[in-house]
Amino acid sequence: MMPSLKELSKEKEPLSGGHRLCAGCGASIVARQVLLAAPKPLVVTCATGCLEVATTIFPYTAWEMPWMHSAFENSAATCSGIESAYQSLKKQGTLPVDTKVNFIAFGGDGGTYDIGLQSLSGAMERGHRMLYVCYNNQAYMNTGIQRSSATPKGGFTTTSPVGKVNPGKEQSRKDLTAIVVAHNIPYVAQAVAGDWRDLTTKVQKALSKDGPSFINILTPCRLGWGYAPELTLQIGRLAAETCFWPLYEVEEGVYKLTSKPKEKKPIIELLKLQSRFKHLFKKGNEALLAEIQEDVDKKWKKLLSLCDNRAETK
Ligand SMILES: Cc1ncc(C[n+]2csc(CCOP(=O)(O)OP(=O)(O)O)c2C)c(N)n1
Repeated sequence: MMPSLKELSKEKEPLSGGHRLCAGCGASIVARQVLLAAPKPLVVTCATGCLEVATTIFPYTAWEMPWMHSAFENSAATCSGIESAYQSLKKQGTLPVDTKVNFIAFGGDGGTYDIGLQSLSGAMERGHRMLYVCYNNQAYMNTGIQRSSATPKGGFTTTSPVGKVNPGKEQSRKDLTAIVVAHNIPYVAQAVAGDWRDLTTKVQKALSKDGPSFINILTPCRLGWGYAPELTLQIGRLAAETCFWPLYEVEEGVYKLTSKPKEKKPIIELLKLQSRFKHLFKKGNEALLAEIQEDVDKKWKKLLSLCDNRAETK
């Protein structure tokens, strides 16, 4: 089941080069890995956002497959409509009944956590055979780094600015993965840009299900998070190693960690590499840093209690 790097490298590149995503952009890495791992043929929809804007500058496209742009809010609805059309064509005898196409919807966190939440929820509840991928860069990056409900507490964005009154975003981020789990669909997972094996295995598992699946992929953004472009994968891995973004899956309702940090690193190791958190290290913000660590620890503990392999982890 698990794809080897050799196998993946022999696949035809599904997202061609020459698109205009930033150097070091996590979204292109995530999209390529998802598309390489997915069994073909594929039909893909993509909400408005960096991934769409930078890969489909008219009259060009980087997507080597049938691909449809949807509005910011309805990647899931568009994808579920296309999936229904395929099912209908099979029933009508226009397509052979054994035609097996995989359907993938992409959305950023703005298009998924916020504006597209209702269309995601609807598609998951209706039970379409499709994978929804949230490439989660934790803000509305394409329109100028505005906060989303995925932005972590303390993070600087242009709409959660750091100043005398506020030390970055005041609220905690929404736990969208848990919200999707509540839809009781066959497969839900969290992955990260930086662990290709974990990510590609999850994509294959998700698409092997006869129903909806969802993967929330933490996708570092060098511009919005403020780090050197070559650090994307290292930052992604640190997010998992600090348990800021634990790697787990919920298959048929059963929680499982898919990667266990040998040593749970302190959250400051992740924060200190990103300029969106640099104010937290100034004198006077020690309590906020401690609060962020406490919050990570609390959520990690809760996740362990939900996982069946908690005994093997710290
Ligand atoms: C209903 C609606 N509101 C606002 C916009 C403007 N808009 C386009 S993309 C975008 C931000 C997208 O953010 P996200 O989904 O997180 O993707 P990213 O740009 O970070 O990849 C916004 C606000 C829009 N197109 N439609």
